[in-house]
Amino acid sequence: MSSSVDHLLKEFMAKIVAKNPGESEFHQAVHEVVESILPYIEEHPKYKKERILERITEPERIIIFRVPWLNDKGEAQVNRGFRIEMNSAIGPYKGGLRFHPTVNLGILKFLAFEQVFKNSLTTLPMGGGKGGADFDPKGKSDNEIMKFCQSFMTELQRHIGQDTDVPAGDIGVGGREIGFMFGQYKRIRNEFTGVLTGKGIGWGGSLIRPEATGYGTVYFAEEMMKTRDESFEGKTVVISGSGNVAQFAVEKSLALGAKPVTLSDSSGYIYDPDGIDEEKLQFVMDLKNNRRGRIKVYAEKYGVKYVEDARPWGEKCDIALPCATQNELDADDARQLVENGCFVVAEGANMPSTAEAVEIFLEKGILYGPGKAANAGGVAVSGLEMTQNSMRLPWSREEVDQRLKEIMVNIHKTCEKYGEEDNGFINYVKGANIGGFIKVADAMIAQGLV
Ligand code: NDP
Ligand code: 2IT
Repeated sequence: MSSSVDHLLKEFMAKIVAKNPGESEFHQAVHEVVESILPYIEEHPKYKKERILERITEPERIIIFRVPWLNDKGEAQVNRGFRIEMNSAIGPYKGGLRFHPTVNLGILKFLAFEQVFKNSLTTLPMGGGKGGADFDPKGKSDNEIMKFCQSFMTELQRHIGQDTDVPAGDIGVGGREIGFMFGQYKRIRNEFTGVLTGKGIGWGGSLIRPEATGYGTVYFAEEMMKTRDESFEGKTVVISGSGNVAQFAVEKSLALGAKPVTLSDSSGYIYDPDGIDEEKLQFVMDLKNNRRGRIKVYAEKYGVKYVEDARPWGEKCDIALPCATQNELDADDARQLVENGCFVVAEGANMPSTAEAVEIFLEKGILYGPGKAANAGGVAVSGLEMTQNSMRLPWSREEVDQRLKEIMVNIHKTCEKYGEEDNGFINYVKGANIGGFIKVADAMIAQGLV
């Protein structure tokens, strides 16, 4: 990077940090994007003149609200609910809801910011948003989850709508929670519309939406590998997480002939040298989605290694798919992966690699697909769910999967277009950031100073 751009970056980040104190994840996400975009903006002065960077880093609206609910003992509980409406230049706000005790304003702002670029990359007309609550679903009964979801939606409903803001799932929010929230929205507003995505198949949901993020991440990794005449066939895959994204990343890796060997949760990881096959995956799905147990139970059932309080990045692999949470893969992990021969990292999670880890991947020239490109399949199929809701016509599994695949291939092409460096190396970080930026920035300029 030239020294003048470096200076501009430091100056810009100093203002972001001063204006958004304590929001370290938001600073991290903005830094990564602005570092990629500044040289492009220097060559295209209209974005500078219109102060697009200053505007795009400021949410259009933030809603913060109290969520009171009664637990099974009849005791009053209070959580904090959020919705960040980040950018609506190219469509209604769109993005998931996260229920996790660590949720705070900075984390949701980073997620909403990433979502703006990710949604733009899908080529579908969706703006960016994110929301959630500092509610911990672990150990709660179905009744408590329902009470919480109903209270959360009682406030959120006045801010969202099928043409305004369309939430979906994220960590701690899956089909069960979307169902309870959709029911409450419908009851209060007396309308059956596509206000949420990730709905059940019998009531407005899209086939392939549960699979979409994990499948899409593998499709994206496959595209990256094709640039080096490589494929998943026979490769060893290390995966973190064991929730929605991780489960379907395992399923698609298997379908392409690879051997997934790890899964994790916040307590530790399992390593299965024989590979997590279809039957073992069904066990994990039942364990996680129905019994809501810990991944450790897998190790007990199949007699494999379980490592408590650790992440799987030290296990030898060709491909790593981080599918749990932000900053779960640091510089030491990155070094270890590369040393062990890993040459593909595709992020199913949002910002799972620290800035230092990303630097190592780029320095070593491996195939590194950042979350906003690699995991865009989830929100892309959410966009297709919105289309089906508007048409009031559902599409077949094959049709949705085909469209998902095409979208991931196109995102890869966009990354190549804007990320190819002089020596031929494709910097997917740069490609995704610039590729996602242009459409949103041009729409903002066309719509005037709003
Ligand atoms: P789930 O809630 O289904 O699963 C999350 C998994 O990650 C669980 O195994 C969970 O373990 C683990 N995890 C969560 N927080 C932590 C933590 N702080 N430390 C260690 N492990 C943790 O969520 P999803 O699978 O939907 O989401 C996973 C990631 O993918 C997130 O980064 C999300 O933002 C991203 N994503 C999700 C999309 C979607 O469509 N669902 C779309 C695009 C990205 P435990 O059960 O112990 O908490
Ligand atoms: O991070 C994400 O892209 C999601 N959690 C999915 C958002 C969506 O609207 O489907």
